[in-house]
Amino acid sequence: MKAKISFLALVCLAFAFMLALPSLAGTWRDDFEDGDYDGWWQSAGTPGKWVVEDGEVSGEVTGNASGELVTGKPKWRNYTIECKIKILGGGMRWGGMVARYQDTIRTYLFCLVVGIGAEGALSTVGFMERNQVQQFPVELDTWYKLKLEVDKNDFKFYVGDKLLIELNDRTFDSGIVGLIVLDAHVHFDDVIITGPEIPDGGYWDSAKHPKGKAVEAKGKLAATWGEIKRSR
Ligand SMILES: [Ca+2]
Repeated sequence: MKAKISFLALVCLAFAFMLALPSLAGTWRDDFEDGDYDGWWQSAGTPGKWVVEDGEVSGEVTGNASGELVTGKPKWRNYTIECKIKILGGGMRWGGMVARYQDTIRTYLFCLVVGIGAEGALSTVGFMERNQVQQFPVELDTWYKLKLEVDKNDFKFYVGDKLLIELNDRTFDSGIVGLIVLDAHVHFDDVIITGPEIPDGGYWDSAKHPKGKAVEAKGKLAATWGEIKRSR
């Protein structure tokens, strides 16, 4: 009888743990402090020069074309991408992130644009569709924190803590992620990608981020596990 109860408890525990699985989402991140961008690659056929300088990744593209540094798996569907961005110069001076990226023509893109503000769009044939713009002064040589939440057909683009662009679209339901530069010189840092299909990985020098995201994520998981134990 005792063995039976233990078995039942084990089944209940396993079930509770399965319910808690979404909170086991992984974090892939890169702060470029190792001096390289291993795990990333320049998208095929795109222009641009991508190098790591002083722990930041620098992208430079001149002319009316975009260049992307990408990572991830084509099957990735729902995720949040965060990064820091600083626009240093250029002609049109666009810099930002891409999500559910198929190739340089087919993607969603969310950018800061000097002289305009924040802009989000879909591209299926090489120009911006479903274009959303939120005007605000984007300063040169200034760090901004960007966050893009991709969930089912909803895209939410934040600058700092402010939600500036919302896009609803079902054209591409999965795809890799990346950094994009259009006719600009842009620096990026502290890229953090989280989501149910994202593996833990990348490179992160914890000494330089005393209150890093991973600590928060682990704290959350511990709390969930604690709740399961208390509810037994
Ligand atoms: Ca860095």
